[in-house]
Amino acid sequence: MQNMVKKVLALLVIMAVIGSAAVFAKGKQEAEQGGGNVHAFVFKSTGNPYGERQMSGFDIGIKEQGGTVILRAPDLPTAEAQIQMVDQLIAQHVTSICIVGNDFDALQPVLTKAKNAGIKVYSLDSAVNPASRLTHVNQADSQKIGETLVQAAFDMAGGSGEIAILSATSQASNQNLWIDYMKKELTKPEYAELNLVKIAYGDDLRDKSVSETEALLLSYPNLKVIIAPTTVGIAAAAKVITDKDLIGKVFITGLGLPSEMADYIDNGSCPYMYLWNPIDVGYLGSYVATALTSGTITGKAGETFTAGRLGTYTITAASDGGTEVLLGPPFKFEKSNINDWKSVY
Ligand code: RAM
Repeated sequence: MQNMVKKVLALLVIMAVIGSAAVFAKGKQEAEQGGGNVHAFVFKSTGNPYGERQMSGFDIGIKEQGGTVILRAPDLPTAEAQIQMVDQLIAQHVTSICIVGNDFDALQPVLTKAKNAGIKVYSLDSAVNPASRLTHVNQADSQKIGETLVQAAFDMAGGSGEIAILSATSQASNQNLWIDYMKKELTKPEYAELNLVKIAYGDDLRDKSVSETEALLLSYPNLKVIIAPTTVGIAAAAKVITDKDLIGKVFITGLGLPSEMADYIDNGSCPYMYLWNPIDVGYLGSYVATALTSGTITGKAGETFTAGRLGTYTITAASDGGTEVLLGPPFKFEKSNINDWKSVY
C-alpha cells in the first residue's frame, strides 16, 4: 500500500515537472520566435475596457516595429498575481516588461530579479517604485488630475457640501497619487465648505463599485458629488445614480471612457469628466520598450526618443523621485463633444 502511495506521488511530481516544463518551453518558444524582441505588458486585471485599450495600443506599437507582444492580466487586481506573472515572463526570457502595478512596493523583488536577468523593466499608468523600474509612462500630470477633479466637484456641488471618492483598489499607486493631490487641493481656503466624507474602494470591479456607491448613498444621504478617478468606478457610479433616479441630486465626475460614459453625460448624471487616449498610452509604452532595448534611452531624465506617430518625447523627473515620460494633458469630455469620442475609445 505504501509503495502504491509512493508511486502515485512520484507520478504526480513527474506530471507537475512535465507541466511546468511545457509552459516554460512554450514561453521560450514564443521568446525565440520573437528573435530577442519580445515585449510583455502586464495590466492590473482582466475585464477592464480601459486596460484592453492600453494593451491594443501597445500591441499596435510593438508590431509596427517588428516585435512580438505578450499581453497578460490577472483575474483580480492583486500584486501577488502579478508577481507570479512576472516570474513566468522572466523564465520566458522576454526582452522587456511593462507593468501596470497593483502595488507601489510589493513587486520590487520580482522586478529586480527581472532587471538582473537583463530584462528592461518599466511601469505605465500605475507606477511601481523608482527602484523597481527604469522609467514610468505617465498618462497625464498627476497633480493636475487631482486639482482638476476637486475643481469639478466644487463646481457640481455649488461650492459647498459633502463629496466622496470612489477609487479602484486601496493599493493602486496611480489612484492613490491622484487622491493625495485631491486632498492637498482641498486644503485651499476656497474649498472650506466642501467636505470629503469618505474614500471608498470598488477595486476596479463593476459589482463592487456598484455596491460601494450604494453604500455611500445610504451612509451619506446629503452627498452631492462622487469623484471616481477610475473608468470602472465612474461608469458604475453613474449607473447607480441613473437607476435610482438621483440625477440632479448627486453628481458623478472623475476619469471615464467616453464609450462607457456617453449615455451618462447625456442624461446629466455625469455633467463632465476627464481622460486621455488610453490607446496612445499603450502605444507610447511600446516605444519606451524598444528605446530601452536598443539603448537609445536608459531611463534617465533628459534623454529623448521618438514614439512613432506620437512624435518625440523627453524623459523628465517624476514626483516620486524616479523618472517618467508624460503623454499629455487630461481632456475634458462633456455634452458638446462626447459624441465625437464615444466610438474612438
Ligand atoms: C481604471 C484603471 C486605470 C486608470 C483608469 C483611469 O481603468 O484603474 O489604471 O488609469 O481607470
